[in-house]
Parts: sequence; C-alpha cells; structure tokens
Amino acid sequence: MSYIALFGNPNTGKTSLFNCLTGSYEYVGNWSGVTVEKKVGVLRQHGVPVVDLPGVYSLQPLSRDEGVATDFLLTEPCSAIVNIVDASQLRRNLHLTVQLLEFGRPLVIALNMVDVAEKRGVKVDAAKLSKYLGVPVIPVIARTGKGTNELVRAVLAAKDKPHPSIIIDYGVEVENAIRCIAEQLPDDVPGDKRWVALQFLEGNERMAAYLRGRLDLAPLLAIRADTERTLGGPLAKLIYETRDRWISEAIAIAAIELETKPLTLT
Ligand code: GDP
Ligand code: K
Ligand code: MG
Repeated sequence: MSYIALFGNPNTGKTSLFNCLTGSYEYVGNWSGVTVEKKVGVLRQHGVPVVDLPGVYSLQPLSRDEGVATDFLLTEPCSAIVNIVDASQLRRNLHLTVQLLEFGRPLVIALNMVDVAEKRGVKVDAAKLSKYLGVPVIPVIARTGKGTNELVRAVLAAKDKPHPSIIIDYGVEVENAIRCIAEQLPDDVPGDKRWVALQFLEGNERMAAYLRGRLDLAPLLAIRADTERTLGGPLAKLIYETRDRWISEAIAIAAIELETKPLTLT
C-alpha cells in the first residue's frame, strides 16, 4: 500500500504530528545507506501507512542524509503528502512547499506553530493561503493534537486524486528548457515531468543519479549548460529567486501583521 508522507523543514513539528496521527504502532529502522531514522506508523482507524521523513529545507540535498527526501519521492509509492509548515517561518518553509506542489501528487498543508507566529505578531489566514496554493491548509497544534481530525479528513479526501498543480512561470528560457527535458523523459518517471525537469535543472544530484540510470544524460546536461549561458548565471539561483518572489506574494496575501500593543512603562 502507498504511504502518506510527512514532509517539512527541521523542527516544524513533524514527529509530534506523526505521533498524533499514528498512535502506538510504529516501525523504526534506518533508511538504506544513511544514518537517518526511518519511522513508519499506521494512520489511526484507517490502516494507511504514514512515514515521517527527515526534515529538509529543500529537495536539493546538502548531505547524503538529506537525499532521503528526494529518493523517497523517486522510489516509494505515495498516495498523499502532508507538508507541515511553520507559520512563524513562512518564507523559509514555503520553498519546500513549492517543490512538493510541483511534484504533483495530492498535498495537504498542516499549518503548525500558529501560537508562535501570533506571539511574533503574525496571523496566517489559512483560507487565503489555501486559495493561493491551490491545496487544503489545515491549522494544527502538533504538540497537542488540535486540528488533526480535520487534517486526516482533508488527507483522506485528497488521497489518490489528481492534484491541480499550481505552476510558477520561470520565464521563457527556463520554461523552454523544462519543455525540452520533459519531452525526453520516459512516461514512467515518478511525479510530474515538469518537476523532474526542474529538479534536474536546479542541480538536484539525486535526480541526476536517478536519470543517469535510465537515459543518456548528455543532451539534458547540454540543455542546462545552454540555458545557463543564455541567462548568464546558475539556474539554481534564478529558480530560487523566482520562487521567492512567488512566495512573497503568498505572504502578502495570507499573512496579517497583528496590531502590536504599545509598550507601557508605568
Ligand atoms: P520535527 O523536528 O519536525 O520532527 O519537530 P518535533 O515534532 O520534534 O517538534 C519540535 C519542537 O516543537 C518540539 O519541542 C515540539 O514540542 C514543539 N512543537 C510542535 N508543535 C508545536 C506547536 O504547534 N506549537 C509550539 N509552540 N511548539 C510546537
Ligand atoms: K527535532
Ligand atoms: Mg522529527
């Protein structure tokens, strides 16, 4: 059976949420070849396996351990992704969210740490964020389990359904490169061909390793080099900056600065 996979940045409450969702039964081991803990449980009352993935800021692995996140998407069946987002660190967190949206499988956002965000004077409007991202956004408090019933309902409703993937426009040159690469990919690549192409273009070495075993990488490397020459810089930077602008817009729409109480010194 295919997994419900928990993705998120480090320290966003993944393990707390995993424990709320799964209860007592769980299998703990290691991911093959790395020292990262592999934690698999079963969704309460529904019998669906849930996996707690290592925390990452991006799908671009900075270490072998971080490669687990991309490898999981490339090799394991997954019926839905739960992306836990720290409401107090929206900008940083949404970079991973964009890459998971681009993967193209059903996605539900668990908006956590709302209490921390509010202490910092920020309230996130879950409905507006959901509208912008095109996927359900469910506020939760992973530490206490609040909101997890609603989250489970949203995940079960989204599971296995085609996902209306929002698409960022990366500009003519990058879009051309994406199209040229996607055309060369076999039909059985996991996730959207667009996602595969983008991850390759921004230099995800786990993606390159995956593709190397399946097709001739030389034409793809040539497309990347040509595009970088035309644009005069590394694609990773350009793709990051385009996402960052898109995320700024999400924050402008969905994050409300609370009125801060004036400090009284009496
Ligand atoms: P992980 O690294 O993503 O697996 O995160 P953990 O589940 O280990 O949580 C990191 C820390 O954040 C722990 O101390 C949790 O108790 C705490 N935490 C989790 N959810 C919340 C929340 O909604 N609000 C607050 N204030 N703390 C939380
Ligand atoms: K932790
Ligand atoms: Mg954890």
